[in-house]
Order: sequence, then C-alpha cells, then structure tokens
Amino acid sequence: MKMKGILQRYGNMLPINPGTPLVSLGEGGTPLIPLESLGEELGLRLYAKYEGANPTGSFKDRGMVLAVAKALEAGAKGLVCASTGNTSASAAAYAARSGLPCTVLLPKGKVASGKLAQALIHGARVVSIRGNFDEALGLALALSREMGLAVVNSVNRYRLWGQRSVAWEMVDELGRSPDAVVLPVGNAGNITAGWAGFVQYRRAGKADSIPAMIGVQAEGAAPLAFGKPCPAPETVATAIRIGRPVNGKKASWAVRMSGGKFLAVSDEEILGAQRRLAADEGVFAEPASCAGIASLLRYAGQGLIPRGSMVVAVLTGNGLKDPDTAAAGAGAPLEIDAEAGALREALS
Ligand code: AN7
Repeated sequence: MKMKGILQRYGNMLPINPGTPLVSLGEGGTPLIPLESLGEELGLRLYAKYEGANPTGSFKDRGMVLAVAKALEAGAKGLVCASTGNTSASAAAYAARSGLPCTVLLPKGKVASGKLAQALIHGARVVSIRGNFDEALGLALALSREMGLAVVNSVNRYRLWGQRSVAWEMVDELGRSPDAVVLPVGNAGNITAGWAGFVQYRRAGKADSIPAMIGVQAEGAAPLAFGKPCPAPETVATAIRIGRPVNGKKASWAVRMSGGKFLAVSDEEILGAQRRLAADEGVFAEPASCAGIASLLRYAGQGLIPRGSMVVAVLTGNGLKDPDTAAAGAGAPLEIDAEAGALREALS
C-alpha cells in the first residue's frame, strides 16, 4: 500500500523533483464539515475545515511534510524551530519519521500540554525558553546559522507552499472557491499560504475566484488587527500568542488583495466559540482555532460578509491539544458511589 499525503496528491502543484524524498504521514484530506446550526443562525453557508484531523493534530503537517522533504533533499543535518506548540509537534514527528535530529525552542509555561507531550515523545530536543515566542524565534534563527540546521518555521518557503494545499482541497471538494475564508492568525503564515493557494489554483484554471481572506487575532496579541506592535502578547489561545508576526507584511498584502480584513476577538469570545462548536456541532477544536468562528459570531450581523455567502472557517488545531483549557471551562463530572439508586438520584 502506498500512503497518500500532500506530496502524493498535489505533487504537480508543489516544487518537488525526482530527487525529493516523498515523505508522508498521510497528512491532508481533512473533513469539510457543514456547520448547519451555526450557519443558520449567522445566515451563512458555513463549513469547518477540520485541520485537527491531520496526523499530528494541526494544519502544520501540510507544510512540514514539504519542508522536511526539501531539507532531506538538501542534505540538512537536522531541523530547528521555535514554536507556540503545534509547529514543534509536527516538526518532531516528521523528523522522527525521517531519521533527522530536531531541536525545538518553546516559550516556558505557555505551551498546551498535548503539544509538549508530542514534541517530547517524538524524541525532539526540547528547550524551554524563559521568554515569549518572538524571542525564541530569534534564538532559533541564530542557532540554525551556527549549526547548519534547517529552520522549519514559516520563514521556510516550503512550509508555506505545502500549506497552500488547504485551499486546493476546499475548491476540489466544494467545486468552487468559497466566498470567504476565516482563520486564526499568529505568525500570519497560514493566511498568506491559503491566499497563495487560491491564486495558484486560479492561474492553473482550477478555481474561478479568490475568497475574502479574514484573519482573526486575539485582542491581547493583535498587532495586525490593531495595526501596531505588541511587545507583550497575552491570550488564552497560546497557539497565537505572538506579538511580531514574521509573515505580517505578506499577509497584509494577501488580505488587502483578497478584499478581506484582520479582526480581533476577546479570550471570552474565543472560549465561547469553542464551547458552541463542541456542544452544538460536535466539533472540538483548540482555542486559537475558534477565533474565526468567534469573529463571525461578533461581526457577521454587522455586514462583515453578505448573507447567504459560502464561508469556510479553518479550524487549525485539535481540541485534544489543550485539554486543560477545555476542562477548566466545561464543568466537572458527577461523582457517586457505585449504586443504582445513587445514579438515579444523581441524574434526576
Ligand atoms: C492552532 O506552532 O505559530 O498565522 O509555533 O497552532 O500561520 O502562525 C502556531 C500557530 C493558528 C496561527 N492556529 O498560524 C507554532 C505556531 C493554530 C496554531 C495558528 C497557529 P500562523
């Protein structure tokens, strides 16, 4: 049996050649789930692209597979990244699969427990930095130059190129481009890649139009939405706790060209959207992933998107990545003695 991941399914859209090793963990091909209850409430034909179904539980696998394949092709001695968590989990997994050593720099105390467990169990060298993501990235870039390691953050063009595949999958499945795409923004790589994916598909005659790209940040870490630097980012959505987005300029261009915009939502709105998705739609996504839905709940009625539009919300990471935040807001189980009477009473 031959595993079908991004490199196998979209090889003709990617910069690969006969010398590129076809690495795969079966990434991509994630479910496009109609959100009927939320869509009806918002007056939209609303879908979730559930990126939590990727092999390491986030969208990062789409770009990591290509970045690692190209690093192998170039004879890299190892990988390095800074990460708010998901990039490190993905890098560690693909490094393990490819037999490459991997070093990851994480902001101390601000990485969800599932992501940290992934980086460790895949055998990465994990370094906890007493600082934030932006500081960790500076260190990772310097280390890569000193040690000749391949950087697999979204400064790596292959990461972004692989991440274009989320756009290709939407068009292939819907039979057209959506009218708008909403997604959370941290380093602003994914929104840039998504837009470039639609542009590439249109050029290839496979897509008719480019959706409005709507990028959503957490209010405490919103340099692009507020148009000013954020030296001390803070949010419950630790995945997007980033104050200096490395792809900010490119993303601003992409958003403007697409007729979209950047928005900010509060932590309460993010957690509220997470609970709505879980309780009303059966879809469990990590907090950062829910920023897009939170923005629709706040702005859809204010003319953000015309009624009846087809909208895809990219749910970038699996809810199981951050069980602590989810459990803290979801109440505790009932606890009883092991007796039928106690059970009847507890449930009445
Ligand atoms: C779930 O893992 O930056 O705007 O180091 O994990 O492309 O950065 C993660 C980012 C959205 C933002 N949703 O994407 C990292 C990291 C989730 C994320 C984003 C991230 P970009």
